[in-house]
Amino acid sequence: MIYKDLLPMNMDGNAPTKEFLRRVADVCIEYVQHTFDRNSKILDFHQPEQLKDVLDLEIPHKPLNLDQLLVDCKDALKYQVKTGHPRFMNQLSCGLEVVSLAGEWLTAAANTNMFTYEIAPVFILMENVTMAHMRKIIGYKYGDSILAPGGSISNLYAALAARHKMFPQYKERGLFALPGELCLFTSMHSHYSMKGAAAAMGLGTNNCIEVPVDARGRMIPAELDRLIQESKAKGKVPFFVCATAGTTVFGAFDPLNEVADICQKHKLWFHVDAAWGGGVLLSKNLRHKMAGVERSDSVTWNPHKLMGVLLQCSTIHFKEDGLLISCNQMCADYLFQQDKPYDVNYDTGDKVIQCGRHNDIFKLWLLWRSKGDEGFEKHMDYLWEMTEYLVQKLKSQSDKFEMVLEEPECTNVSFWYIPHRLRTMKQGPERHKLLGEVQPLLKGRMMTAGTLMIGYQPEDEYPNFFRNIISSQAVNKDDIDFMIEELDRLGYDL
Ligand code: ABU
Repeated sequence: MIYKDLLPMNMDGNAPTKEFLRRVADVCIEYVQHTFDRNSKILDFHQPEQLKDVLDLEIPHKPLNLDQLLVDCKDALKYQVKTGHPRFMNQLSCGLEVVSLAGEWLTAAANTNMFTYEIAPVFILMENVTMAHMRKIIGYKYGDSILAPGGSISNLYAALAARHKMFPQYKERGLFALPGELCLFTSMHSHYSMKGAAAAMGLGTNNCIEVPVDARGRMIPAELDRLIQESKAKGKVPFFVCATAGTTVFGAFDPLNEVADICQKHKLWFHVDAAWGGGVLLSKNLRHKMAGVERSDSVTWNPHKLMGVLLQCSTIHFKEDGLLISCNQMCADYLFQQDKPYDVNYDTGDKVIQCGRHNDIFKLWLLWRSKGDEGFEKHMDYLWEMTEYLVQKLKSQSDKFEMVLEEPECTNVSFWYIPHRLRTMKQGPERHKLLGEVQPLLKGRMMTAGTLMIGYQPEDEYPNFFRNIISSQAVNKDDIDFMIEELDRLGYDL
């Protein structure tokens, strides 16, 4: 059997089509079961050259038969890292929410484009309702939102809208509409996408001004105020401030109310990058971390992180309605005809700089329906409970682990593993330097063993340390106990 035996090439192909899709679904279901099986490895690591040798990746001239395609499907998953495995703590997006997966399957079957109501009526309405729900949670009374391909692009949309609001002529006249060099402000620990936005928008990375942070990684408001005044004195034109709610490495929450005061004082756009931390808004116990978010002009919030929605699912929300369309609209006649037989305000495609837009709403909507607001509140509180358990465990074994931050604000837990030979060495920069050399070696051992995955990086004056992320509902206390023992088993002699 080959592709021609399936629908639509073979209009009598209902049975083989069903059989083929069932068998692919079985491959996927088996993978899901292995993902949650703690006896199965997270990965079977191969160097790229080795992997090329064991896989047949070439595109053939002649059709391959369907049995071979099923082998290809199995092989693709055989060497894939199981990012939903309870001991995968490597990225901000960990886990595999089964309901969201079902949503993604349905999305693929529907295979539509989110630019017009004309071809995605149900999904457009779902997006409308879900985005309004998220804006309400943020604290915006009205406004507008869109799902974007990732947090970086969401942040870019915020900066574009801010510039459009301050200089509406920019869209037509470009740089000639500006009275001087625009600059934006973001903390030293914020996501690199703000620098990327400054580059992409023609501001230049020098005009992405990095504000110093305190010992916990939070923006220092007095420094923000000072830097704004300094850039004005140099003749620059500040227009945008990004506060981060959940920094990538430390998980720090910038003090939003204080940043809002400064933005108000200087009449600047106030954006909150809550791509990582936005989930705290769903919990009564945690939302105080983002007190003041309702004063912002825009918020990035990625449900594919703390909320566990399947990748990718990123949202950007605006307090003011109408800005997105006014900023980005190009009025392509072939797509966004104004005389369609329905309310064309439901055509979302002209609000964005991309044309085609993937359907990222259904897997979010379906998961939210399954849990309700109440379920998501429990979800968030559980992640914090597991994080607290991990922190206490690490602190209780201070001969083997040294915390980088004593009290993490989010589910990022930063620490050094201390191998046996360094346990008696006195504290100080030399010891940290050696610890910084050990962590990548330990990461290599983890990947070879395939039993655990935790990311590492340097930050500020701190050499390489581990950043453990708990953003999956699958993680339990036994996994945390396992992780601590496994780090010591793999790293003791380093
Ligand atoms: N902004 C993407 C974050 C990647 C990560 O640290 O997992």
